[in-house]
Amino acid sequence: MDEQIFEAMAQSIIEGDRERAAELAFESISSGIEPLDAINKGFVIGVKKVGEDFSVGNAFIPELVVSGAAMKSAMDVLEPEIASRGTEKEKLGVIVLGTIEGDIHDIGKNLVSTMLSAYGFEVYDLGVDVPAIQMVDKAREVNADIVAVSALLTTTMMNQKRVIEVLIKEGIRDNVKVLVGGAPVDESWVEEIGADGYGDDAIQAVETAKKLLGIDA
Ligand code: B1M
Repeated sequence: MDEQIFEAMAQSIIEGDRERAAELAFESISSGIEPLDAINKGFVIGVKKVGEDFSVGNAFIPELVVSGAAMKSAMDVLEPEIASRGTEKEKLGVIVLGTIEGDIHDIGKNLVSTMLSAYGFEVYDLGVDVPAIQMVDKAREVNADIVAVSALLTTTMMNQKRVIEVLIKEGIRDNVKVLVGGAPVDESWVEEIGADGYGDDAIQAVETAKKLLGIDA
């Protein structure tokens, strides 16, 4: 039964059907499916398929755009649900988050933001296309524990490194941990740019953020 709805979710994204995606998101909530399962086992499968088709020339920008919009309409239903189920209430730390300069992908970053907030972090989400200096200025202003930088493009992941360079230049690198993530990012990139941690997905982002601040899982 769940398999059928997951398949329909993926299909709604492939077809770029916003209404259907939202409808299925509501349906999954009323059927008791975990919102994160709906996202990862349903909708994300569709968006990944569109991404793969795009990379081999079987889909084009318009398909990417409508699928992204359908994905957003599902997330608009599911993210408030995740937020309302937040488990831990005590404040775990302060995080400045954004998608780095040059990059406007925000679906994954928004999910990371929702999950971090749901688990008790105070999140300052600066949005997309955020210059390194803006992230660093905000981190200083709110006395952040972590700067969390998302990048979805191999060209923009270079700008994650820029955040670390600016932190060093501004003399506050030792005061703040740097968490990076996004589709092209992995452990080796963390080492290469001198970041502190990495999240493969939104759950791992929360786990790494806790680990970086010495909070028991
Ligand atoms: Co774009 N795009 N896109 N796109 N897009 C990708 C990323 C791409 C891989 C598609 C492909 O070729 N297969 C490719 C990048 C290739 C590369 O660099 N290697 C690509 C390209 C090329 C582009 C454009 C350049 C296309 C063009 O114009 N020629 C352009 C760039 C625009 C720009 O940013 N300047 C572009 C534009 C777009 C749209 C606007 C149409 C749309 C985005 C809509 C939006 O975000 N509001 C879009 C979409 C939808 C995609 C794909 C299909 C899906 C991305 C997505 O939402 N995934 C994507 C293909 C793919 O990723 N397979 C693709 C679902 C989301 C839940 O996952 O974002 O990975 P994700 O987030 C995950 C993890 O990565 C992680 O947790 C999240 C939740 O589990 N995570 C973090 C993310 N950030 C994190 C931060 C953390 C920790 C974990 O800590 C800080």
